[in-house]
Amino acid sequence: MSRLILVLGDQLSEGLSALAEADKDSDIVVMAEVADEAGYVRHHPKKIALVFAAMRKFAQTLKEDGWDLRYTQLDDTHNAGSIVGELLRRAEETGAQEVICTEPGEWRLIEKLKYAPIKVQMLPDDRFLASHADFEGWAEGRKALRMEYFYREMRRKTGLLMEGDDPAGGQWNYDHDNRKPAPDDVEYEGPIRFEPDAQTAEVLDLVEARFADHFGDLYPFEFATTRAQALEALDHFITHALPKFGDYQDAMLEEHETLYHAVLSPYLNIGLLGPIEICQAAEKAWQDGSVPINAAEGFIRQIIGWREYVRGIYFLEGPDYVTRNALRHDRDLPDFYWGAETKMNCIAHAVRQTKTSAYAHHIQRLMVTGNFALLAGVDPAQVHEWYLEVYADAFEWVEAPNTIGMSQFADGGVIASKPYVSSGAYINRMSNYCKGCAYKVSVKTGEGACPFNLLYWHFLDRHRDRFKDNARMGNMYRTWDRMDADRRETVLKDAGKWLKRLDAGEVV
Ligand code: FAD
Ligand code: DLZ
Ligand code: SF4
Repeated sequence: MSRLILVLGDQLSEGLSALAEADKDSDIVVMAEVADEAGYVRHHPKKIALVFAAMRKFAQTLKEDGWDLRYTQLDDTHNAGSIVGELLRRAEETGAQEVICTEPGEWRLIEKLKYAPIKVQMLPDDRFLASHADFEGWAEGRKALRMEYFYREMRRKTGLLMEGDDPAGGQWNYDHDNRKPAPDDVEYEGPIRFEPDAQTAEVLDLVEARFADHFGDLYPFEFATTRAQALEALDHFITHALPKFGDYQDAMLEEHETLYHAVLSPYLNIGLLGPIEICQAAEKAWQDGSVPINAAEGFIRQIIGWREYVRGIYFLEGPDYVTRNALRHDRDLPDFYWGAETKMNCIAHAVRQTKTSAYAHHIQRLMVTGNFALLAGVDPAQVHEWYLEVYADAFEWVEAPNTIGMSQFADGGVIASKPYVSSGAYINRMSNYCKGCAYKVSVKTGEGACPFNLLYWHFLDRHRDRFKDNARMGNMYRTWDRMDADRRETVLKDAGKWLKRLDAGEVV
């Protein structure tokens, strides 16, 4: 009896556990573009196009490899509209009575498959280094789940950048070398861009016809859509950008969206690349002497550290994680997150880039759009939905912990030991956004004051009870308390007035 082997749009890896378990001679692979997955949030059109184009090409590779594969396109007349619906339709068509799948990266879909009216065998997703049991074992009994200690375990487990039992170069972490402000000149032209072929062009037509009302520009579409192209993108990054990745990891430049970042997350998250091969390429570049240790270590930490750690947290914390709101924030997400006018140049720039590219690098997400939402007290569920919609690399297992936990502190400190908040001074130090802004970053109150300056103190003041005893925030509160009482009152009054204007829909 044949079985159905489900391959989802972010499971495009030849070594996928469901494929490894299958019998090529008798089992049938099912892949489906469905309205449910394209519509559970209003994904950026570039993300839908990336997933569909990569799915179609992956399906072709599997067919060429001899698999019996049933592929459903979004506009096929018999399309059942959901993953479970498609499985049932294919089961009826083929007589299959069992489904084998690799665990999806989202509770929503896991539940749907678990309760599907057909037998489903769900296998672990072993494309990650840490299994759920590994992470639970690491987390058990710890008072705080800090990424740094988990990361060291992953270094030991993989042997990456290890000299025997010790970290290469004598240190686990070289982050103190990685906080340089934006350079004046960037000679790197950014990630490799791919011209759409006929198959991708067909997908682009479909996405244009069906999802034109979603936020984001579909064209130009330049993502890699095959493993071979993704490997080219990896090679390009290692050769041209990784050497400076570490130094300028936190910097932002108006005229250079990606700086020295990899822009590999979309490929990694849909399975075209694997985490270990990426890290090994970075390690090799360091061993060959073409990349300094702070760059190789900083980059590898993002992948075997942060990426694995946030996935561990998502599955450890459970389905209710995305609804957490420890700071009880309830402001609506301002319209300028969807492109409405704002005078804040940093926000306008980050949103514009998000719209055109479906990409922003980590510091733009964390310290510009995320920082503002946290300071202004925006409802974290709305912030979460925004991040899940607008980035090409957004899948809930990785997006939610970054947003709910790291960025919005809505999990009450499971991920972050203190909230990631800053005044305008940080943005000014790390970017050139403030130069072109209608607000003045040096002005703290009154006419033209940078809203980040006002809201920073407003945030600390309104959450004093929660954070006053946090050792990492002592300096912030001492600085605030040293200001004279009149000044503190003016700051809070100005912040309150500014928030009122925001709520009234004025252009702020
Ligand atoms: P680089 O800076 O070049 O880093 C290399 C790789 O490390 C990335 O490709 C990525 O796979 C991994 N990585 C780096 N930081 C993280 C992190 N914090 N968590 C997980 N992986 C990391 N990343 C996503 O992949 N999907 C998301 O939906 C997502 N949402 C985010 C939301 C918020 C609010 C924040 C603050 C961060 C989010 N991140 C997300 C993490 C990070 O911003 C992106 O992984 C990174 O910007 C991807 O671009 P890059 O490939 O150029 O990364
Ligand atoms: C993101 C996405 C989109 C837009 N469309 C599909 C689809 O039509 N079919 C599919 O199998 N997968 C799609 N995906 C990826 C899934 O939403 C993803 O597998 C889950 O969110 C779990 O990570
Ligand atoms: Fe952003 Fe303030 Fe700088 Fe303007 S002055 S770009 S609002 S940080």
